[in-house]
Amino acid sequence: MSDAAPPRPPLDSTSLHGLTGGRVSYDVEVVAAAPSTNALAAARAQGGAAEGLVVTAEHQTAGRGRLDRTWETPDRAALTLSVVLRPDVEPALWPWLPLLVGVSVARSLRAVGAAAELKWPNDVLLDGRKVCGILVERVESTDGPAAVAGIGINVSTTAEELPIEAATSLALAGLDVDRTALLATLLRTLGETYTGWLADPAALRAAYADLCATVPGRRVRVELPDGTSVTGTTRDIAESGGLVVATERGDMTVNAGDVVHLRTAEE
Ligand code: BT5
Repeated sequence: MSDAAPPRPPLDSTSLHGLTGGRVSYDVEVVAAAPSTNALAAARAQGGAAEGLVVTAEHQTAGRGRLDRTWETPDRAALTLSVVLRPDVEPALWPWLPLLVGVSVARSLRAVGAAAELKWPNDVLLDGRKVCGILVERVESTDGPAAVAGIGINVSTTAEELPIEAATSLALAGLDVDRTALLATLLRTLGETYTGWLADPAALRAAYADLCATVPGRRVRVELPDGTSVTGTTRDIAESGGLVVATERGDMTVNAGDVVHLRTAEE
């Protein structure tokens, strides 16, 4: 593999004007560099930004993961973006938002020829490795609550540039994808998936399970937020969006955690 990074054209912001997806009309702001697009979009949402505001950075320099983890991407090698949504749904449905974003990313990557799958709750995998991370945050504003949906997709990132062994990029999977075209496909798909969910929230469960490599019947270890873990065999996605795992002590539904897909040798 070559050490040299491939040529990396900038995003073509003019072709991102006027994009829509379902009920969402997008207003896409491209910035050269930002510590975190989620932080920028959250500040805009708190200031009253409407649904459909998108902030995308050519170079995100201090990207955030869940639980204070970091998300690392070189200049122009990835898509790093955050979308403001204002879902008028009951609070019990909010946990579905990150799963909905995962479904939208997986569908968009499949549309460009990548055999993307989801690892519960919302990692997007290619060939079993992480190609995309998602962080959905809720912010309160005078216009009501907003969701900031942060998405990072490794596009032309090389193996040397990826922070962990278990990561990959579209380029490493042999796909030469134009970031502007992928961003447009992603925003359209996200808007359509989101609008379909608002109309019929229950239908997302089957669509999610279809794309999810974690269910059913997979041996997993789930690392829970309190530092403990459980091992078992997955059964299903619960109505809450949680993961149902059959363990030695019976079935349990996990609502937050990190899943490791196990091979028999790892148990
Ligand atoms: C995530 O967290 O996967 C959520 C990442 C969200 C990033 C987007 S980019 C746009 C927006 N603005 C932000 O500031 N964030 C969002 P988590 O499941 O906690 O995974 C984080 C872990 O993924 C790290 O601890 C690393 O092990 C790994 N990681 C970091 N960078 C990666 C990359 N480029 N590709 C694959 N894995 C990575």
